Amino acid sequence: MSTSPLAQAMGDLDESGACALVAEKLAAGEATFSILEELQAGMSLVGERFESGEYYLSELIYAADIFKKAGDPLQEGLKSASSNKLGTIVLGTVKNDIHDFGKDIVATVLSSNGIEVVDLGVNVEHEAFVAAIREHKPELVGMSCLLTTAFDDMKDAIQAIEEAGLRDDVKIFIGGGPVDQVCADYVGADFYGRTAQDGVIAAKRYLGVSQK
Ligand code: B12
Repeated sequence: MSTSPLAQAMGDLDESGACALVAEKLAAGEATFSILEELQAGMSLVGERFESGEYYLSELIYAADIFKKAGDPLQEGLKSASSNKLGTIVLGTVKNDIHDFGKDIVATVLSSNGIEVVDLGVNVEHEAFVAAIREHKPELVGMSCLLTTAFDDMKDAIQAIEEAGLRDDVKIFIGGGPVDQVCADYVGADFYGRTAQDGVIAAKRYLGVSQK
């Protein structure tokens, strides 16, 4: 797949270029989610360059800063008014992982679709998921994970939910860059979502409000 100019600007850490392209696209009426996907593709480029040794941690941190600035004008578009509450999700980035952009986007999109989000933050201890399920009695639990080294933490968190006797009370959704169906099977999740919108569609399906 060819790299779009916006993904390229993000990948090249061209802050003003990325911000200008987002503004242009919004002004031209492009869909928020497709602009977000381009920024995400740019972040993948950053990740590849970091992996190959071309970028260092400082560039990763700078990329995070650019993503935040360039993505900020998209926030409004991610929200769609929904007043009736469909259900609750307890959401967090798993233990040993502090990446939170994806989780925050998932939180915004789910809550604007009528799903109450109990956001536990990042580096969430397994017991914190268990305690939040006991307290908030959600139908859904969402775990975000960007590090392959934290897959076992996600597995352990799900195991802790099981050992607490709560596994049958919730559907567990997982997502984040390296997560896929193989990972979902490995950790024992019910659903893997590639994007925040996938999460909304599946949440509505599990909550019985959509047949999609
Ligand atoms: C930005 C970034 C950082 C920032 C994070 C800033 C922040 N506040 O989040 C900083 C600089 C802090 C960072 C640190 C590190 N990082 Co980093 N980081 C990235 C980078 C470049 C982008 C991540 C991102 O924000 N993407 C954009 C968001 C929007 O995408 P997303 O998270 O995937 O979310 C979307 C979907 O996945 C989905 N989704 C996400 N969660 C969920 C949950 C559910 C339930 C659902 C349904 C959907 C869903 O919805 C979102 C929107 O559609 C990635 C590269 C990449 N390809 O992802 C590396 C990457 C994840 N980092 C990596 C590494 C190695 C690290 C460090 C270990 C580096 C170091 N040596 O210290 C540390 C780890 C710190 C820790 N303990 O967590 C590696 C991980 C490699 C691996 N195999 O695990 C990556 C892949 C880079 C690479 N290719 O090497 N990082």
